Amino acid sequence: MNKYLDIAPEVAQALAEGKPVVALESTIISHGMPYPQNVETALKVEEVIRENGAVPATIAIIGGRLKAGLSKEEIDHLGKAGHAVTKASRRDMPSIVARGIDGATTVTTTMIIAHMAGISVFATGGIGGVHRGAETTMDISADLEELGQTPVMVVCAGAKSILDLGLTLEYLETKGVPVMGFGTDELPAFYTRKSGFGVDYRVDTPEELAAMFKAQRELGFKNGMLVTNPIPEEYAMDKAVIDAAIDQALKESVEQGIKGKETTPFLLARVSELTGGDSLDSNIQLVFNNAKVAALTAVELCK
Ligand code: PSU
Ligand code: MN
Repeated sequence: MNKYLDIAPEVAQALAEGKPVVALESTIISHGMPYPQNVETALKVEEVIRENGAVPATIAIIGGRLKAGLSKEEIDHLGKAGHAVTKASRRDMPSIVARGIDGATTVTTTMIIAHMAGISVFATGGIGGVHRGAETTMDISADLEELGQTPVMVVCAGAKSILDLGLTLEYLETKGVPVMGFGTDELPAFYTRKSGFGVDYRVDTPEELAAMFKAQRELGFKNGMLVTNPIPEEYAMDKAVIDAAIDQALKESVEQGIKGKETTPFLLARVSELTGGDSLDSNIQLVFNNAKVAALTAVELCK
């Protein structure tokens, strides 16, 4: 086991017994939602995973240690500290570990630590991708590279249209990452069930998802798999409302010269403010919905 990794006892036991475990990220807690909804959601999503037969392992870096499985106190700490915690992507891990500080893990670093711990299914809200205007800014999330090189299944609600969804799909295709639509032929766009772009494969059951992931693994492939699960109809947002908020947030980010790792947290926070908290409620519900699919798939993978 990696010398910097700590696996929580309950998670270690489940893994040793071949029982299902689902990883969860922590940037969604510190940078993706405001306090206290972030902490409430993080704790509730762990319950949803348990209700569906798996053990949750929320991932973060605490005091330089890579943690697979956090205590309630650690989750509360990350939620309260918010943006004061370093958002940790792959390039940030060495310095966070060497300095012995805290880091909130993105999709990228959650995949890395999950894989180190032996966890192969991970549930989140949305992934990073190719930003709009990337042809000049080169702003492409490290999440896509990680999906191209780390064998973890990521269950999300698609990607927000703060991104260029068409270019994001092209990038994933280049990296050999299969994009599955859970119960849909169309890529969901996080707040809405449709995007106008197709997925690679429609999959209707956790059994089928598990079979595809097993085949990928048994082929010896080292890349990940992306499962996109549409937000439940009753929580989906009005496309015109969300598009207007996204356009406004993008315009402000250009005006204010927001760049690099600040871009995604800035856009997420502005969209949430501009939609008066409706988007936060949708965001919370879609995470629960993804946790359920991830847990059921982890259960299938263990059979
Ligand atoms: N998209 C969301 N919610 C999030 C994120 C993205 O809808 O919380 C977070 C995730 O942790 C994701 C990260 O891995 O932002 C991507 O950041 P960047 O675009 O800087 O790679
Ligand atoms: Mn970026």
